Amino acid sequence: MPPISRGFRRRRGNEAEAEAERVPQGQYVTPDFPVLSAGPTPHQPIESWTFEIRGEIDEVRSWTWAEFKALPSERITVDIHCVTKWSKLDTSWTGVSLDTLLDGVDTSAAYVLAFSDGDYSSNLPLADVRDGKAWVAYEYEDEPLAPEHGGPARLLVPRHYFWKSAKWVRGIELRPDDQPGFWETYGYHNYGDPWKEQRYAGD
Ligand SMILES: Nc1nc2c(c(=O)[nH]1)N[C@H]1C(S)=C(S)[C@@H](COP(=O)(O)O)O[C@H]1N2
Ligand SMILES: [Mo]
Repeated sequence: MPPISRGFRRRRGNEAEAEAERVPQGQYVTPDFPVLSAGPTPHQPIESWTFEIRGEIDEVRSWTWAEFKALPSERITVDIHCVTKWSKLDTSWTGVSLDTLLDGVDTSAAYVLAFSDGDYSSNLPLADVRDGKAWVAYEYEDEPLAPEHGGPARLLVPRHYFWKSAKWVRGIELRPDDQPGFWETYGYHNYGDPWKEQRYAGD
């Protein structure tokens, strides 16, 4: 066998191994982008869309769509993991980091509850959405985020199972206590770390 072919094979093998290391236990990789929604896709007119930070904060912070789009944005490429066992590698998003939205916010809150149009919510410790861990994304692969995937904007917290990434997000509430969100009250794990397979309460 010519050396070039062996080298090529070895490289391919390493790539497969590297990819396997990126996929948590119990997950499979899919090229698809399934849609998982507990209810119908809400259609909030963009003219009255706002993103709000409320709760344990001196003054509510609120952005209109135009104000939100004018904020400094980031393009990030991350792997996402759904509790129904599909993972999707190298997904690219554009959005505003929670660090930017929370910049200068002095709060006694230890938790956040993200809230969405259509009555969805998800909860996380505040520390898990700070320091480059969470974004409010409005583009997927450089295109406006499709309504079924959460457009105009969704939360993106790729270190947790994807149910934490609330679609159609409209804001976050800063809370002193940990208030379970939509799926968390239906028996899913409160924290949802895919690397620890925290799928259901008690895992
Ligand atoms: N508002 C809202 N956000 C949601 C959901 C939902 O039903 N409603 N489903 C969650 C779940 S379980 C997953 S896996 C992802 C799916 O996102 P996708 O439909 O873009 O793949 O959104 C999460 N965010
Ligand atoms: Mo999910």
